[in-house]
Amino acid sequence: MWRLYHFTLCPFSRKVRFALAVKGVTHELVQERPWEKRPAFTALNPAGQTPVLQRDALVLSDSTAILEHIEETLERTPLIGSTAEDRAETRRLSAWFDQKFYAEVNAPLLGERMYKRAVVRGTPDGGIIRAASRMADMHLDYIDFLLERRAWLGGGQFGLADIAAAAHLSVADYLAGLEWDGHEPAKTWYSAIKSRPTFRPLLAERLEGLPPPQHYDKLDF
Ligand SMILES: N[C@@H](CCC(=O)N[C@@H](CS)C(=O)NCC(=O)O)C(=O)O
Repeated sequence: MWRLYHFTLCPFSRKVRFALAVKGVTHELVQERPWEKRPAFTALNPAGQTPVLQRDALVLSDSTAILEHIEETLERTPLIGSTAEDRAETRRLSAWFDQKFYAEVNAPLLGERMYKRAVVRGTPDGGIIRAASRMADMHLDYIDFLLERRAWLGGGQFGLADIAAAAHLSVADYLAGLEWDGHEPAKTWYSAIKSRPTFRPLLAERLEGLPPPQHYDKLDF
């Protein structure tokens, strides 16, 4: 069986978990705190980053590389699109969330609201949090824009663009970085994602000492 080393509030781990669930790939979970740089974990992934997917001697790291491997080796429920054009759009949007959304929203929120509170016991910087929330609002505007033109983020079919977006948004939402009012298309789309049995286990998880806002796991938010 596959074993996934993940961290509850790591958006890249959430992306892999959601995709594995959608593809029906059974796996066991190992919670890893990447900042602890556990030698046995660093031996698996020299970058010292979650997620890592392992089965026997096969060790995969980097969420995109992991999901490309799963997609190439498991034909059922294709997630990246059926035409070259669809695949390019799916990959563009997955990279958008993994790179741009992460740098502008989740990295600062995780640093201020999770790492400072749960790990180093520092004082969160309100200016950094407000700037990340403003950027998050611009990302929600862009999601609205896309969903006014297509059924799912990558096009006509649910796929990896939706999975990457939902993984990242769920972390920002857990950290109270999203204001959903005024973003009806994004809200309707995220509510549909939230209702999926493959996504519910992610919403049920909590980090000790850091509860999410009340609306976090509600379908009506
Ligand atoms: N490109 C990597 C990024 C993974 C990543 O940044 N993981 C974070 C946690 S969300 C991490 O382990 N950070 C610790 C570090 O960079 O030392 C992926 O897609 O898997």
